[in-house]
Amino acid sequence: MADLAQIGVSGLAVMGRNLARNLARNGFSVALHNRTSARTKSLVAEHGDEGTFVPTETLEEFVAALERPRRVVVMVKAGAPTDAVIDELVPLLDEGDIVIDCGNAHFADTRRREAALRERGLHFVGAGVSGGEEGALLGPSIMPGGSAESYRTLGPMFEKIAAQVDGTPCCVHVGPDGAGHFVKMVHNGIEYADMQLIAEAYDLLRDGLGATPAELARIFAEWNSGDLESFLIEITAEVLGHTDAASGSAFVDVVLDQAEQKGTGRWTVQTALDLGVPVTGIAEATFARALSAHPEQREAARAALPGPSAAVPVEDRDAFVDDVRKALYASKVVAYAQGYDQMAAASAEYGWDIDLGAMATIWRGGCIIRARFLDRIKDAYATERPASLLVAPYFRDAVAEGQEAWRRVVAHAARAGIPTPGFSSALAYYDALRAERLPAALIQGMRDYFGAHTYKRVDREGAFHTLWGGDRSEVDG
Ligand code: NBP
Repeated sequence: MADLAQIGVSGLAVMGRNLARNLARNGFSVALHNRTSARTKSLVAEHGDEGTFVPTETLEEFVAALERPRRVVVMVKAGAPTDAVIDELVPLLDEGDIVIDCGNAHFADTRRREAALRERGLHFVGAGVSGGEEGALLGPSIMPGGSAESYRTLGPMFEKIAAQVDGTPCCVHVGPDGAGHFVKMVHNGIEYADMQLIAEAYDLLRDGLGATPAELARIFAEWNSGDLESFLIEITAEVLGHTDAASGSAFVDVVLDQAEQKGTGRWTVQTALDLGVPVTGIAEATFARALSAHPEQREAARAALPGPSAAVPVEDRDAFVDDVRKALYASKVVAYAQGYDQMAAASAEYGWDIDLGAMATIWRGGCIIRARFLDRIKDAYATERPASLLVAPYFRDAVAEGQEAWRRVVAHAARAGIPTPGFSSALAYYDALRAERLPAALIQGMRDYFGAHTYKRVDREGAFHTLWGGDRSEVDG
């Protein structure tokens, strides 16, 4: 009988295929399975020389080809297909085997699946995998959840195939059950915010300065050599510098301005609402995509709604470019601070004990939000957990240094009629967080007036209610 494979991958579309190749290239023997066996055959035909593959046609054959405890990676479309594969797989497995869902599952589904498989003596690992097609092949950032026991056998393999930065793998055990998929979801949410902020910076410079895409490509390329250095800034320069072959126009000008989404940004916001964590940056980014995708409404508004009565000139172009850079950086700190708050809140809610600094470490390579910036976040969590990333000394000072520029940019955008929901809401969040007093006191007063919801006082303990409809005396609530 042939040697048993060390790991199996079921689901060989772009992601599964590349993950299987990555495993094989790193010296692991990989059993292959896909519902439609043509994908299995084409993988072996095209890349069979990259390592040891064991192609199989049926799930029974696939399971029989694996050494025990079995490690079975499921890389199929998230949702019902994942449940279908798990349901078919589970009766074929033995106690102690590990099923790893590397798809983009909702963390609540992962919690449900983990509990169901645990009942049957199986480990279920929901692993977030970032970096798209290329990451899966060359080294993704991997965020595995599930039991610590399953990580002991799986971790070394995943750490080997993950991206490596300064000799450290971009993979760590995030925490039990759905922790890995939760962190991957927030990662994607932050990615939405990051992209929206970059898009606003582009819009400010394009509209506010009349800069051409080619000029902007140079500006973003320059920004990429400073604090903003990141994959997303790098590809922004590339996209802006690209010319459409068919029309000869700048590529960005021939692309329809309606952003699409697959849903992880929406999940992040929905979950944040449940946890009571303000993730305004991610929410604004998600809503900005939604707004862009309503052409009829935009058409009607364009015809009906006036903008500012006069153009707002920029007096010093270089100074404005630098202001926008600083505003982008400060807004980005806010978006990350909020995402980190969301992970901290979920960690407390579900008892995950997530090491937040380690999340920055594993996002430094292999994923879409990889950036120089993440080293600073890692440092911020090295010794203590700051109340907010914004108050960690490095970020506090960086944002303080840029805040006047940030205010000028948001004011300019408002006066010039350039929509900057990300920049503006980030600044509002910053100001709300640092405010001595918030108008929440007035909200409490109104709630007590119409609903007798009671309020607390600044000067003594307890809950109170004012008899608004009577003599307006105060009683205990
Ligand atoms: P898709 O999400 O396009 O899924 C295609 C795979 O699912 C094929 O192998 C297909 O089998 C299989 N499948 C389906 Br559809 N229904 C099935 C069922 N009922 N039973 C068994 N298999 C079924 O593939 P992908 O783009 O490679 O993504 C895989 C996972 O990775 C997804 O969860 C995705 O969200 C996640 N992800 C994707 C990216 C990315 O950049 N694409 C990045 C990070 C994570 P078939 O060949 O027989 O139709």
